[in-house]
Amino acid sequence: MNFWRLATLCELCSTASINEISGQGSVDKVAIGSLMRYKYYEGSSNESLSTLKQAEQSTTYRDSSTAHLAVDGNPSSIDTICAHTNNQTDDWWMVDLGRVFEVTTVTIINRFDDCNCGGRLDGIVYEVGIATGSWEECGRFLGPGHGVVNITTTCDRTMHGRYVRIRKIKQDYLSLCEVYVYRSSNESLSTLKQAEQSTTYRDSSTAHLAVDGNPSSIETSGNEHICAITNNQPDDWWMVDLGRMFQVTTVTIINRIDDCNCGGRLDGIVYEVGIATGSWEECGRFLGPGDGVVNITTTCDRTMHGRYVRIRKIKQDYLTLCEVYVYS
Ligand SMILES: [Ca+2]
Ligand SMILES: [Ca+2]
Repeated sequence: MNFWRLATLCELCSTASINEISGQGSVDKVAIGSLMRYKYYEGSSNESLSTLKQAEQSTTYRDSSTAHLAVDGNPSSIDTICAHTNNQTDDWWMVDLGRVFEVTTVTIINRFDDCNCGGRLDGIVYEVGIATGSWEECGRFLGPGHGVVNITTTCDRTMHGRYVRIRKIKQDYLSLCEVYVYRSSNESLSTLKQAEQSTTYRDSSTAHLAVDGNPSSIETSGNEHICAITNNQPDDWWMVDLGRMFQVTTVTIINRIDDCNCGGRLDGIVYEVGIATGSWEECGRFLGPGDGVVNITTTCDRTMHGRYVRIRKIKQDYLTLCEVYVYS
């Protein structure tokens, strides 16, 4: 999506085009703006996930510098309409995307006005969280931001989350004129496909829970168990049938992160790809440490094709998988 094009179109519709259209009467500029927003924001894999979503920040410099100004759809980089925290260390701004997405890229529209303070963003970290208490680093921007309007950072691995936070790691004001969060156009090949596992810890910990589309990493929700779990044995495995052959490149596991403190159970797994269930070839390994890590992403060490993906323990422990995403 081209936001500058959107801005130009909106400019046009608020001036010459509208005057032309409105020769016979009044025109609802808001309605036209909404139509354009619909056209350019919806239905595209490049749709910004953050625009018009709920935002908050740790401090607010003045009453009119609210967090929402960074997702209001207005990309202007003149300070009076940007989100703005106080001048402190560790100040942050955060957006709730509404549900979990595979987050790949964040673009900030930086301040670009008489203040000459575009360098205030030198020293920020981007974080993605399944919940607001489980942040994982996606990437950093260390500058120089002075004179740069578009600051784009791509996560250094495949990450899933509902919340995106931008946090200062040096003391300064955090000024954000607009923040665009994008997801990958890649669709997971494993979601809602047929899954099985070698053993099942209890009746309610079935293999399907790792491809049910629910990425929650809290194993127990009331009386309900929401992650796939095998028994505590060596060589236990979980497997998904992708339905047909694909090139398999990346596997992301949503690891358990709750009061159990047992995220380390995944230390020691091997990922395998098979044309058939009897012809496994290794794609890669994860040897840890997984404790406290929600997104565990492994990329195959070579080009591989297969219909089945298996995750097998190579040390004795429970194999606990809250969600497994397989990508081409
Ligand atoms: Ca804005
Ligand atoms: Ca799940």
